[in-house]
Parts: sequence; C-alpha cells; structure tokens
Amino acid sequence: MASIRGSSSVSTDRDSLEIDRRAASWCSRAFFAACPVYPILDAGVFGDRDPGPAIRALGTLGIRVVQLRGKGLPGGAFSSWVSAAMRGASGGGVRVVVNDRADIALLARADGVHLGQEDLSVRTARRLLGRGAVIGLSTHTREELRLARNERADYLAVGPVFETSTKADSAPVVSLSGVREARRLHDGPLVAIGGIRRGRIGPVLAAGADAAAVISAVAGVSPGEIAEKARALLAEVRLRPQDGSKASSTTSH
Ligand code: TZP
Ligand code: MG
Repeated sequence: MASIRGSSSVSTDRDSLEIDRRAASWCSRAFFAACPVYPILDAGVFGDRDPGPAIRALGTLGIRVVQLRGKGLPGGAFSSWVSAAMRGASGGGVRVVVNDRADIALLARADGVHLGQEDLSVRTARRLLGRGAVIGLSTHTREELRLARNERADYLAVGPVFETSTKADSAPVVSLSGVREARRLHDGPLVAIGGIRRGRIGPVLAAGADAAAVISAVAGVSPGEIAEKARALLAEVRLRPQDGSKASSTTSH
C-alpha cells in the first residue's frame, strides 16, 4: 500500500520530510468509480466514540476511503480521535484521509489529508507527508478550481453542490452545473460535496463527479446506523444506468 502508514524510514533534507517516496497510486478516477461514495465521519457526531468500528462496517460494504473531520475540536483531541480511528480501522482495507490537518495525518499515519483553501498549501502538505500520501483540495468557485489545477493535488473537491447546514461558513452552492464545469476544467479525480443525500447522488455522478463526499447522509450514532445509511446510497449508485454519459454530460440544466 503506497501510504505514509506502515512506512519504515523517515528521511529529512533541507526541502522535505518524506515518509514514503512512492507515489500515491491508489487515488485515481478508477478507484472512485469502483465505489463512488466517500463518507466523511465528523468527530462532533461521534463524541467519545471510536470511529474504528464504523470504518470497518463501511469497509464491509465496499467503501474504499473515508475522511475524518474534527471541525471545532482542539488539535490534541482531534489527533487522539484520528489515532484511535487508525488503530480501530487497521486491516479493514479502507483508506483514511484527515480533514484540514496534515500534521495530524502525519502523526496518525493516515493515508492522506484533505485541504481547504485556508489550510497549508498542497506543496507544503506534500513536503510534510511525502509523495505516498494522497492530498485532496476543496474548491468552491471557478477561480479556485482554475488555480487548483496547478496545485498537484491528487483529487479536487467541488461544492457545495446543494444547500447544506453542515458547513458553517459554506460558500454559495455551485449546483450541478458547477460540477459539470469542474469536470470540463479538470480531468483528474473529482469529488462533489455538499447537501448530497439519497436521490441526489445519481445526478451528481451523471454531472461528471467521480465520487460524492457525504457527511449528514451517513451520520449516525452506531456503526450499524452509519452502514445502513451508506448502504442506501450505494444501492442508488448501483441502480444508476451505466450509459456512459457520465463524463460527457455537458449540457446545462
Ligand atoms: N464542504 C463543502 S459543503 C461541506 C463541506 C465540508 C459540508 C458537506 O456536508 P453534508 O452534510 O454532506 O452536506
Ligand atoms: Mg477544510
């Protein structure tokens, strides 16, 4: 597994602290196509509970990557929560990406980090985590998306696609036309986010996203509840007509 997790050596030089010099080859459009539901587990919903069992339950459904988010949580508490998750999820085959905090991803030996526009740059996070880590980058406007294409992130996120109450400082919705435009501008892995729930995942993928990142649509108090919600989303994806129009749908609604 090309990951900073399980690395055997840490080398330092003037420019970089590289944990694993192999490229993070797992993050591709094909990776997301195999399972286009990307759950984000929020520490605020979990409270004291360990997310490890939920990650494992998601893995049994075929979920391949989850993100851990700790908005508003002090760094120490978020770091402990992520480390517990990594221990609990170990061996389950699900990649773990940490929201915002490259330092915590490094400490916990996670598979990568998802950066917002106000976080460390992709370049700096790469220096910290090494080439083996996956780095995702959020974009909310056409301009951010244009600039992000030069950032060498492994995947780009676009959103909010729909209204959401999950993100306090949420940017204006980009709607499905924003996803279509993002697909036109970016030919790498593209993750849509924001207000995606049952009934919406098909249109988001048809607009050109490779995956849908979801928070409230999978939020629950137990691994069983979280898995049940993810299962419902996955059922919708699997029922989706495979008509090949996914990436080529460029007409406006
Ligand atoms: N970035 C853009 S919208 C959003 C984030 C983190 C929140 C997504 O949460 P939900 O509950 O899936 O709408
Ligand atoms: Mg962020």
